Amino acid sequence: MGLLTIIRKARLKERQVRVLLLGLDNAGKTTICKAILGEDVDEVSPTLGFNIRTILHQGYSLNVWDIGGQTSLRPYWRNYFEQTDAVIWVVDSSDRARMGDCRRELHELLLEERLMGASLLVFANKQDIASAMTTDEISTALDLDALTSSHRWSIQPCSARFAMVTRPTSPSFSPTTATSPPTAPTSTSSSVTRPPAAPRKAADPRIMLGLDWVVGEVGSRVYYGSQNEVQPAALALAPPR
Ligand SMILES: Nc1nc2c(ncn2[C@@H]2O[C@H](COP(=O)(O)OP(=O)(O)OP(=O)(O)O)[C@@H](O)[C@H]2O)c(=O)[nH]1
Ligand SMILES: [Mg+2]
Repeated sequence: MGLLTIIRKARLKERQVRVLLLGLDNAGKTTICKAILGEDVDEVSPTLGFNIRTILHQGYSLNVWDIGGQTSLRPYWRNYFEQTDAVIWVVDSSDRARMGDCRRELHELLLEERLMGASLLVFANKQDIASAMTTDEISTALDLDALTSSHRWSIQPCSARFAMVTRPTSPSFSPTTATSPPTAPTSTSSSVTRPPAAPRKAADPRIMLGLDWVVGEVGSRVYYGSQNEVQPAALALAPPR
């Protein structure tokens, strides 16, 4: 086992996961990050460099590198490859015209030696758009099967702009209430009136399923093998429906 593998395993044991969030410009990478973090998804502009976001998920700390996808910025992607545990490739499912470019960029990226063995999650984003391609169509267009011998992959449909407003049923059990400052005691303690709990915005649950897959994949390596082992073809996961 090489030194890099030992270091990587030690980091994974500490539940630190390094994720590259890549894809063509306008795919929705930054919007997905914002949705996960509960931020306003209406406030997005093209990324001209990169953003590093930390996402806590299932006890893992995902250090997500959201890198600009414009053509002129793609040569710089390679500056971020080191120590990558997973690549999340975001696709604008409605952008049929650029699906060929998308496939070329993805396959070229995954030839990179430093990414060998990194798990690949494809987010088929913008599923709210009527003309969006299905995950089957995108898997074919991106020729994901050809990647099976070198990378474990999965594809997940989602919409970063779909947000569920969750309204807690009982204020006493809502996270919002739990973090509120204590209210002053009143004389009529038998009928305490609390303000209604504020509705919370939650990202598309399908995005969370994608993150579940990433941490499951990366976590399993700590116990079952090194990142650089090429997985047998039969282990490539079928796309979730
Ligand atoms: N309809 C729809 N629009 C989306 C969705 N996700 C992102 N968008 C829009 O797509 C545009 C691009 O989103 P970004 O998040 O900036 O895309 P990006 O991949 O980060 O782009 P670069 O930073 O240039 O690489 C914005 O206008 C978003 O509002 C989605 O799920 N549905
Ligand atoms: Mg961006």
